Amino acid sequence: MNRIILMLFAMLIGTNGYAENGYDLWLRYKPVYDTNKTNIYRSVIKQIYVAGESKTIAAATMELQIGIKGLLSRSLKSVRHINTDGTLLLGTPITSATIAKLRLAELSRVGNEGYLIKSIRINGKSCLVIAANTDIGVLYGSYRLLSLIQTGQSIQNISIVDHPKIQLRVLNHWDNLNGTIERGYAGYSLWDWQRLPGYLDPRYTDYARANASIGINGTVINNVNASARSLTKDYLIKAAALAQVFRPYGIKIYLTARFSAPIEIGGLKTADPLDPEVIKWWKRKADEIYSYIPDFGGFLVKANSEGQPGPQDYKRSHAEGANMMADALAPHNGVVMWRAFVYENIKGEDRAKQAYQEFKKFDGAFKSNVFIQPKNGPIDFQPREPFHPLFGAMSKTQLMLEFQITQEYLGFATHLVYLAPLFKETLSADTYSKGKGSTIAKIVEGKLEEHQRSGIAGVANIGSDINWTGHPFAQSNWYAFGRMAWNPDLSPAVIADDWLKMTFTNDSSFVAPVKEYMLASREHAVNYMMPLGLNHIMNLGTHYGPGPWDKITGWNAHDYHLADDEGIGVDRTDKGSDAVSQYFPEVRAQYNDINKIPPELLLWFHHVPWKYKMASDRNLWEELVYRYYSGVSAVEKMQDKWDRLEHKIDPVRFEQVKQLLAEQQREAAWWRDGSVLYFQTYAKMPLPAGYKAPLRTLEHYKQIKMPDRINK
Ligand code: GCV
Repeated sequence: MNRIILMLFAMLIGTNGYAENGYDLWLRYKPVYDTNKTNIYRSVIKQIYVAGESKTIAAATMELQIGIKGLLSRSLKSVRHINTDGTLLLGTPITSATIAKLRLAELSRVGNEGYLIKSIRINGKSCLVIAANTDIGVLYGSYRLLSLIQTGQSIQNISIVDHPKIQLRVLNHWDNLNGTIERGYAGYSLWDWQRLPGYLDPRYTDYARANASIGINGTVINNVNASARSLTKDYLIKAAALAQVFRPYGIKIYLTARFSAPIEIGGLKTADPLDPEVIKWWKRKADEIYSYIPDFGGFLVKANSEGQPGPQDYKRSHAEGANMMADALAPHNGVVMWRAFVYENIKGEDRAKQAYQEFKKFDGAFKSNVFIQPKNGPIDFQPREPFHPLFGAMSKTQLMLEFQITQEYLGFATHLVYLAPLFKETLSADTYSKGKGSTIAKIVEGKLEEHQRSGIAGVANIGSDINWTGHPFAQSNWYAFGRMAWNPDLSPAVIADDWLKMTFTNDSSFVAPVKEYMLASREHAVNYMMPLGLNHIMNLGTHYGPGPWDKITGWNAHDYHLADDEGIGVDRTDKGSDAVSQYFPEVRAQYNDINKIPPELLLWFHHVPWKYKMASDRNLWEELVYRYYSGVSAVEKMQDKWDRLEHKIDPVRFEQVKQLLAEQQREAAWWRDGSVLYFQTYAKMPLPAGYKAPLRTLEHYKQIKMPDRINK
C-alpha cells in the first residue's frame, strides 16, 4: 500500500479505532494491555469517595473518572462511605473527617502543593488514599496515581510522599496580541483575544490539565517584548477569563509589563521609576489588575534589552525599576520577575559578560518580592553554553532560572531534540559559590541561601497546532520542563521513560531504543550545529540553519567564533576578555586552563590553534570535522532505528516522525557541509581521510535561505 493510502486508512481507523493526532499529549489513557495488570488495578480501585466541593476537587474527580475509564474500561462509582475493599479516597484533613482521623504524619512534610498516596485499611477495608493539605495537592496526587497506571507501575501497598522543590513553576509564552508567537513553531497563539472573554475555548481547559499534570503552576501569557495594551482594561478582562479557567488547576496568570506603559496607555509624560506620578500609576494599575484577577501572580519584565524601554532610559538602575513595580504588587502578594537578559546591540564589551556586570552590583538591593531571571547561559539559549555566572554570584537575591523550551536554536519544530539533558546540565552545574556542591538546582530551589521564594521559568513551545507543539517529540520538552521544575533531581532518563510510555506505548521494544536516542539527541544536535563550544553561528536573520559567515550591523557571526588562519574560538581567559573571572575560583581555574576545560566548552573560552592536539589525539580541525560528521550520522542511525519500529505505534505519528527525521537529516547535513567548508577556508587543511566531501560549494550553502533549503 502506498504511504498516502496508508495515512488515509490510518486516519479513519488508527490502531485503537481512531487516528492519533497528538492532541491528548501524555494524558491519553489508553487501555492497559496487560490483562493481569488490569485485573490487579481493578481490584485496587473499584469506587471513588471524594471529600470536598471545590472546582479543584471536581477537576481531580473528573480526571480520575476519565483516566480510569480509559485505562481500565471501568466507570468509577462515586460513594459517600467506605463499604468495600478497593475504595479510592480523596481529600484533605479539612474536607474529610475520615482523612483527619488517620492523622497522616506525612502531611506535615508536603506543604501546600504536595500529596500522599497510600494504601491504608480503613474500617477493615483496603483503601487507596490520596491526601494533601490542600485541594491542589489532591489534584496533583490524582495525576500521579494515573501516571503510575499509565506507566504500568504497581499501586498495591504503596506509600508515595511528594512535594515540589521549587515554588513558582512558570511557563513564559512569547505570544503577541495579534496571535503570532515570537519564536513559536507550532502555529499561532492559543489565546483567542478577539473572542475572549465571552468565548472560552475548551482548549484552555486542556492546556490547564496538561500543565497541572506536570505541576506547572503559573503562566505568563504574553510576550516579553510586550505591548502596553495587554495592561488596558479590555485585555485585563480577557486575561481574567483565562485566569478563571486555570484557577481550579492551580495555575496563576502573570503578565509582562512594558516599562513605558505609563506613557503609552497612562497619558503620562515619563515612565521614570522615581517620578511620583509614575509610582502612583503602577500602584493603581496593580490595584486594578487585582480587582479583576484576585490571585494574579505578578509581572515579568524585559527592560533595557534589545530595544525595550527600561529604567536606564531615565538614568535609573534595574534595582530602582524593579523595586518600584515590586512595591505596587507587594500589598497583593504579587512578584516581579525581572529578566537579566541584557546586552548592548552595539558591539563593545564581551556580550557574555554584560548581564553580570549590570546586575551583580545590585545584589541585596532588590525588594523581597523581586526575582532576577537569568537565562541558563550568559549569551542566549545556545545549543550549549556554560552556566550563567550570575548563579552563585548574587547570594542575596532570589534568582529565577529561565530555560527555553521552544527550540529557537535547536531545530525549531523540525528536529527531534530532547532538552532534558540540557536542563539537567544546568541544574547540576556546580557554581562552588559556597564550596563544592553549590549547584544551580540548590540556588534555584532557594535552599543554598535560604531564600523565602523560589522559581523557574520555561519559554513555552505551545501553539495552535493540533498536537500543541508541532513536532510530536517537542511535547517531551514541555513535559520534561514541568517534571524538572517540580523536582530538579529527576533524571532525564526517568522522565523520557514516563513520557514515552504515556505518550506512545508501554512496549519496551519501542521505549528502550527511542529513549536511548532521545537522551543523546541534544548532543547530536550540538555536534551537527555548534560543536566544541561554538555558539551563535546560525543564520542571524532566521536563527535557522548555518550562518558562521553572516554579517549584520552590530554583532556578526564572526564575533562569536573569531576564526582566523591561526585558529578558532573566543579567548575569554584572563589573557582575553576575562569572562572567566565572573566564575568562582574552582570553576574559573577549570575554564581558564586549556588542559582542564572539557572539550564541549573549549571554543567558548579559548582561541585554539587549528593543529592543537586534542585528548582524542586528533588535531582541532580533525576533531571539528569528526564532530560535525558524527552528529549527522547519528541522525541517520536514528532514521534506521525508527523505520524498524513501524508497527509498534499508531501509523499517523509514526509517519510524522519519519518525515521529520528525514528533514532533520537533510538539515543536519546542511549545517555540517556549510560549516565545515567555511571553517576550512581558515584551517586550510583537507578533510581527514574517510569523510565524504560536501556535494556543493561553500557559495551554494551561503545562498540557501529559508524556506529554500538544501534539497533544492
Ligand atoms: C523575546 C533572543 C530571541 C528574541 C527574544 C530574546 C529574549 O534574542 O531571538 O526573539 O525576544 O531572546 O529572550 O528576550
